[in-house]
Amino acid sequence: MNRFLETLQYRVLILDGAMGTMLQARGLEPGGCPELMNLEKPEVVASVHRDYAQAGAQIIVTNTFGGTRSKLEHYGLEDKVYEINVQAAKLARSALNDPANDFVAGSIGPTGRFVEPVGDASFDEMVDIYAEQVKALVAGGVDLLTCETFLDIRELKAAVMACREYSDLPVMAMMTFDDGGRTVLGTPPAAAAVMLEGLNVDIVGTNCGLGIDGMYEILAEMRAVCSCPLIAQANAGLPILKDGETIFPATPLEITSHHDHLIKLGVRVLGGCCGTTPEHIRVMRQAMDEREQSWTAPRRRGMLSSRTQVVEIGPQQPCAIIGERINPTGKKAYSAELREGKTAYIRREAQQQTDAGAALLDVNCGAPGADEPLALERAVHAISGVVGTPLVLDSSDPVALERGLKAADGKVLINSVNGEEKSLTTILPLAKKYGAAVIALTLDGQGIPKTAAGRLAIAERIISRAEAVGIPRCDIVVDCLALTVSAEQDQAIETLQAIRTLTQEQEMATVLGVSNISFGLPRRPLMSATFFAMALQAGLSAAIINPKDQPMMDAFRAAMVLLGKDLRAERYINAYADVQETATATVVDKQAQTMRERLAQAIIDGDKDGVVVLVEQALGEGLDVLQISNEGLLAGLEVVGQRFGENRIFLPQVLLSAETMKTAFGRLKQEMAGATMASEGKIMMATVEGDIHDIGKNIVCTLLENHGYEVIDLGKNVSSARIVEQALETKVDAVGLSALMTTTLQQMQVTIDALKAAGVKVFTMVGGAVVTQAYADEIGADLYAEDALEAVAKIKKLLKK
Ligand code: THG
Repeated sequence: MNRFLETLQYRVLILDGAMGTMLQARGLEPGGCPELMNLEKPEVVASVHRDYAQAGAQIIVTNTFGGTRSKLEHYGLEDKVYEINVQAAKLARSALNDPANDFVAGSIGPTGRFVEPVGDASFDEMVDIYAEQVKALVAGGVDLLTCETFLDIRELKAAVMACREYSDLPVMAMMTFDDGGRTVLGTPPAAAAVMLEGLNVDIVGTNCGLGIDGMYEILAEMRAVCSCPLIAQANAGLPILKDGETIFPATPLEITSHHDHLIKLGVRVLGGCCGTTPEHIRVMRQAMDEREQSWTAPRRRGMLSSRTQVVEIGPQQPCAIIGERINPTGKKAYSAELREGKTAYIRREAQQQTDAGAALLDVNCGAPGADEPLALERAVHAISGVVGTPLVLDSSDPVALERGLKAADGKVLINSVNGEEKSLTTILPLAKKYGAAVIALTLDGQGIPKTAAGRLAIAERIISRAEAVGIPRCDIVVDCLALTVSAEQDQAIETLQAIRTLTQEQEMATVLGVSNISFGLPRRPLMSATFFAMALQAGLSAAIINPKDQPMMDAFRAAMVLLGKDLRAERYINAYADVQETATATVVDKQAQTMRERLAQAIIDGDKDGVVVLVEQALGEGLDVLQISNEGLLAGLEVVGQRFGENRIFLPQVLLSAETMKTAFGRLKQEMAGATMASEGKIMMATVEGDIHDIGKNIVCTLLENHGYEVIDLGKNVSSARIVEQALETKVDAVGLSALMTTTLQQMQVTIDALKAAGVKVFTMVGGAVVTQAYADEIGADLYAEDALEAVAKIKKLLKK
């Protein structure tokens, strides 16, 4: 076993603290590149490492957080990726206290770019960017890799896959959550943990953002869905400013008071983030050494996820409904859309089936004449734009499956692998690589066995082959196959028997495409629903059905109560006690929508591909540019803002809607016969001096641009002098300042004062994790925004005046 993973079995390792904070204190210039110091000031970087190592840190993290090509590009250092990362690994190694027993972790951080369709980076490009860094860190000799401070799970998926593909080293992966318990891009801890465990990450957890108090909750949510060891790297409390000095309020006692709870939860690596000094680490290590540190991992469970949701499939769980309607079988309109590259049917069915109670959505894009790989990718993007329901990718084409797996946000269920050699050798490695679960069809080259025993034998074979490539039993869902009872009457009983054995004796999860049973018979709903109830009694864990089929859902909800899987009949009562309209009734029929509503809907759905055609249709119907933009598109954007405020949608959807808006406006501009559409205003953005966090600022920049503003982005760690100079030169309407740490808050004041002193007449806007309205008022900023969308809304209102 790997030395690092073995060590974790019997002890909790202490990892170091904040590199950025320390480098700033030791001479990192404003606007300077922290990673360049590995080459230009190696002794400074090494001295920081040494201070942490001597304080007791057993894992030293390389100074490579921004060491990807896309981050180094900002400094013109994109051709130094290799040198910087190799050198960083060596510096960290040189500082280890006990080289035989301590470890160097190669740090990997976000690229600052977004993956398609929200951003312009393809998934493969993202993997390549990380692969380059991983290879260099490995060449430098790191012992493990640590992905930190991620906000976007798909970017994290790319990073982890690069780690897995280009190294054999242990991998840790962390996301940063805000006090609402989600990442800035809307992912809750459970959804992150499920995807990461699926990808076989060795240690999952969280860093930055919160102090250790806030992190406990996050870690507990992760523990509830995954069996991995956990890691926590909290900020040293939020630092406060006292008499011009920065103070970290967390006392040694506060820092260590959580140790016992954390050990119990399965935290096996404990470190620090912003503000964590060697002194903090010394206290943490000492307190840890005094404790009993043993921990046994809980059992791994069959979980699936999307960007925002988690679903468990297992023999003890309530049956998971898998919506079957995104399947071209017998559906001419959908087949035609697949050939034409449209997604309206898919988006509507995704929404309606989810509203009707589907926990998962089966996605099948295999229509004759359609480009299935492209169609599956497009379908996955389209569905993720409208609902957070995790996906089941239904295809026998490995190329199509791989495209879909790359496009999906979370942990997907592949439908399916079967007992044939060709299927086993192509599908299982795909599931393993992309961290997916699989449906195992109990058939092989000889067809479907007639008996339960025959199907169980195939299931057994698939399970052992899956385990051999590293897919655990809990990630396999066995399909015992329902045949039509009108053709082979004795078969229904065999299917039910196989489900019973798998559930009760082997603790395996099972699934069925239920409606197959009733082909060729009258009153199909009666036959299907009755069989469904019987299969549920046998223990069925998931069912591929039409959730808009009332008799099926009736049978399902009633059976869940009778089988004790719907506690206090809560779901049953919710569905039937209310006389109020059911969710399905609120789904708008497309034909009944007016053109303005359809334009608004396209923005809400983020239908970037379809919006231009729709705009042209609107023009054809005689709507003018103003009507289209104000009564259609902008109305949609307003709904988006409202839903974001209500936590119903999250930043990726907001960004996608904004992109769609930009695409629509691009088309409208052509209508205005040469008249250039005026820019809404010119905004300058910067993260203030001393602060190297730029993720929030970048999101604000993107949104402002998509709302028609001209944005001048000065980057991070920008001095007040430079901001004043640039503001004078470029004549902007407003300056937006961002700061994440309390240590850098005062720099906002300095900058605003400097702008005023220089007589620059601009509006000032401030925001960032620690900024409040009260602080904004105190330093004389014109406006404060809590999040990116509010920043845009407030700028809009201000500049209108
Ligand atoms: N096991 C697994 N996957 C599966 C199946 C299975 N995937 C496909 C299928 N069976 C389950 N999905 C469907 C999708 C559509 C229909 C039935 C099962 C269907 N289509 C109607 C028709 O063919 O006439 C169209 C009716 C309609 O409009 O809905 O019934 O067994 N693992």
